[in-house]
Amino acid sequence: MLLLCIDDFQALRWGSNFTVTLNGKDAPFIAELLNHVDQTGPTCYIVSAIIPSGFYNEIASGRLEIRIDETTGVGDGFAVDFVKLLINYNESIFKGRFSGYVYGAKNATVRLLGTSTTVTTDDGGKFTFEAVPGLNAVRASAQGYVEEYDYGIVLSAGTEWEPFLYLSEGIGSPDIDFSKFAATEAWSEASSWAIAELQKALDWGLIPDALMGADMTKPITRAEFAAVCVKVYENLGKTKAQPVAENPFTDCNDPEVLKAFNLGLTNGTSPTTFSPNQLLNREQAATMLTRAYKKVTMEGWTLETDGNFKLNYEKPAAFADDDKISSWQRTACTSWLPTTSLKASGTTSSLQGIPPRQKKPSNTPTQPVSRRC
Ligand SMILES: [Ca+2]
Repeated sequence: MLLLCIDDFQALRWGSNFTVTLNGKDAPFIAELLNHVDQTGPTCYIVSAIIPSGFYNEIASGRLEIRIDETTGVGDGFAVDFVKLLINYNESIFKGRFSGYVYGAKNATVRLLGTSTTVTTDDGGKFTFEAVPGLNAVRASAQGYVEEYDYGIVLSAGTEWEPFLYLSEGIGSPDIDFSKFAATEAWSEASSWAIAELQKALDWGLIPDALMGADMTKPITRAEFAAVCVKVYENLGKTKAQPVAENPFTDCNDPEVLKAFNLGLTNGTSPTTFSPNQLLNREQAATMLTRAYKKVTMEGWTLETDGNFKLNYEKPAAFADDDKISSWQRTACTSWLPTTSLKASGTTSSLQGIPPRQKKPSNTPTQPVSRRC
């Protein structure tokens, strides 16, 4: 994440238009912040942008050149007091919270600028974000309406800014396509046997942002796999998942985890913890995927009523290590693997990388292995 302490960026007043590059690569996810705030001295404010994973190699090079240009020539002077690059930051830096309203269009999409995180407004037009304290901006859009922006100051507690956006009918402009910044050099860190299938998974939209450009030979975490399951759910169901409104976890603020939790694809490790960085074993992976499949295909399924929803499948021969599969997830391990509909809709139906019919249930899957689910 990049924090920029900015002063006197006045795009809204002067009609200036800024572009930002990181090591020469276009970074519109930072420029959009500078172009949608109006900020003047003597107080400077911090804006925050999550750098997509397609830029990680740039950062790993040890050199990061941030270039800000004004393209219209209006002469909007500005200063950047300091820039802070946060690496492996704790998600608890998103400690500000604010709510706002969108009127004019129902169920509008609202995105927190500097991030790819979107929410949908509720029936009353309300939306809520957790944000890094400082100057923040939001973008509201809906099909058939012109997008709108608003900005304000978010505090660690007691934020008074309440964005209010009104959408008018018309033809809007497309939002930033974040997948463009994530796909870059996505598989530079993956085993050669996995690359073809990873590319297929990418084409099918199954790779979450968190894993774009990640080292795919490493074991996968609970948070990363929750994001994979959200992608599977969204693609199978041709729908968008929404994060849970009230985050019950004190150790995780990842929007993909909050979507998976909202859908019932995953539980916390306690009522208040998710343990996002804990590694996942294969049986947990199979269980989560089964829930994603059930959620899409079985009306009324919830995590609580899971026992009432049986998958119809032809039971395959038992795994050689069947006795090592925990009873709580035996159905998941043995049932979803041969499900042909999963295969038909784009996910390979086996946890590969091990001899057939021997699934090593408790081994931690590496990222490519689980990706192939
Ligand atoms: Ca200025």
